[in-house]
Amino acid sequence: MQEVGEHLISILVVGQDGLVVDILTRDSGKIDEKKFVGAFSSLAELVLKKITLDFDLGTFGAGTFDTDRYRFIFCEAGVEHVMVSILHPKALVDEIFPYTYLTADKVARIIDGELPVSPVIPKIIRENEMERIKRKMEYYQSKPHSPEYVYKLSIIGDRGVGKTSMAQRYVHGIFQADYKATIGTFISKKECKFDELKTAVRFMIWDLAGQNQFQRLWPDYLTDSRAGIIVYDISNRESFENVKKWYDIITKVAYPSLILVIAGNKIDLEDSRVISKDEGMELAIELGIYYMETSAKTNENIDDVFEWIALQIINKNIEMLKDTLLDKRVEDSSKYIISGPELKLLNHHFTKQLDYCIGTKDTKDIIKYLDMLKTIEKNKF
Ligand SMILES: Nc1nc2c(ncn2[C@@H]2O[C@H](COP(=O)(O)OP(=O)(O)OP(=O)(O)O)[C@@H](O)[C@H]2O)c(=O)[nH]1
Ligand SMILES: [Mg+2]
Repeated sequence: MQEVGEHLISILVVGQDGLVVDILTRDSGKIDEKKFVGAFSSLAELVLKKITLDFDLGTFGAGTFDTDRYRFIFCEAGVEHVMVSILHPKALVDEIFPYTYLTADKVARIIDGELPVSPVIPKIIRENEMERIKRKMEYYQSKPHSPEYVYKLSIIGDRGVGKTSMAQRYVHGIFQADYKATIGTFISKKECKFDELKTAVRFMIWDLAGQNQFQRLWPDYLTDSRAGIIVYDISNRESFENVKKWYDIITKVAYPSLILVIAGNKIDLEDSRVISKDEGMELAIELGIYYMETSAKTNENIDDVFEWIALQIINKNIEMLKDTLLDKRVEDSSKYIISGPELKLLNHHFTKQLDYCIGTKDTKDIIKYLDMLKTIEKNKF
């Protein structure tokens, strides 16, 4: 309640039979709890019926429900309870959702008798913080020559396909076997270096929560992505069938020259494979994007996915530079003349290290550079 603020009026823990187990209100002096529970129960009777049904089917996760006077968030709290957050009608559900989700998980563990359960709710990136991050990114992206210039790379795909595992493997070189669903998004940074090219691409990696209850957040989190990895699990057909959905979501809000790759993950689970390599490839061809198979567990092709994206970014930048420079060719000379404003415009597209190229303004260097780039790509991919 402290974190969420006054838009959170009350929290109830309800059993699957619809009985209220516990209630906490912001200002119990002002609200008659018994009356409140009564009003709530009749209001939410229908919803509770659905929850009970979903419980029996084992499919209930979380949901929201609006009335004229209140907004409700229902969140599964273990196998027998639901945590209901009652909000002011103007409350922003997206902002509050991660808190209720985390709290419900703690409630479930308390009910299970799992002790001790820390009452502390970790800091969650909220809308205003998101704005701050966005502004910071815009600042960095407007200064490609600053050492902190970064490319936003988003990892998307259904829940449990291994997005967090891929990011963790790439950034920290670790793998965790137990599944902890990502809440909202998790951001990390890593530089992808190419010594031969004397360059590096800095990534800001946005690892998105794939669970459906976060879907309202996806477009915001994916805005202005420069690159994306759409992950599916080769042992889970549904996750593969949703690749197109993820493609549509990201292409709507991403940067126009978005670089995308599909990753069929968990290839260590060969015995449970349901999506063949050919099927994966076919879809990638249909969508016109690159395809790779990976395993975050055994570290197969994980670095390669990120390196491939980095190479495409460099490639695009150099090609663009080449095209612009070719228009500026001065007869019988290998030198190009670029005006100040043009250089500024060009720089907008370049990583810091490509100064090496821009600085020389020499075709030979650029062509040599492109050749090096193509050789690396050919040898590796
Ligand atoms: N065998 C195997 N298991 C994997 C692999 N990658 C991830 N996992 C496991 O799959 C489960 C889900 O992985 P996560 O990385 O948390 O999945 P996610 O896509 O981030 O899921 P959300 O955050 O809910 O969207 C975990 O138990 C991982 O250990 C893999 O390559 N092979
Ligand atoms: Mg995750």
